[in-house]
Amino acid sequence: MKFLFITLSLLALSIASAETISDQVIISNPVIRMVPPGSPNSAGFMKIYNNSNDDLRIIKIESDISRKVELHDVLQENGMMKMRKVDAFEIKSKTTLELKKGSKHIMFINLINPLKEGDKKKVKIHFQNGKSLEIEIPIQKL
Ligand SMILES: [Cu+2]
Repeated sequence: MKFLFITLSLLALSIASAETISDQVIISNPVIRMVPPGSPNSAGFMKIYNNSNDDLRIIKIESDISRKVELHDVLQENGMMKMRKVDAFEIKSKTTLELKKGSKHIMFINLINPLKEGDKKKVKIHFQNGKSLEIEIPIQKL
């Protein structure tokens, strides 16, 4: 019995270290923008500090609040600011990426249910190095 416990805890430890990146990135002020019922889309913002010695690339974000989740940037095109889907967000070593309004952000497209202010939703961030990080983000009015 004791052997089983040790085996299980070792297994849990190895899964955590293989997949999670929580020791390398520090997320602060995460928020999903509260939108009125009937709004098709919302956006997510946060600060992400890369505490590792390597540059990191976010290549995919998953959430079950919407049918699609995209990485967006806001770029100038013919004098107009437009949202565009991008392949990745890059975070240089020891720097902070700020996802914010009018800049890079997470785009939640085709919300499945109306958002409820104060709810927390799980969002999973995938990095190019194969690691990922799951966080809970509160829904707030901005
Ligand atoms: Cu967008």
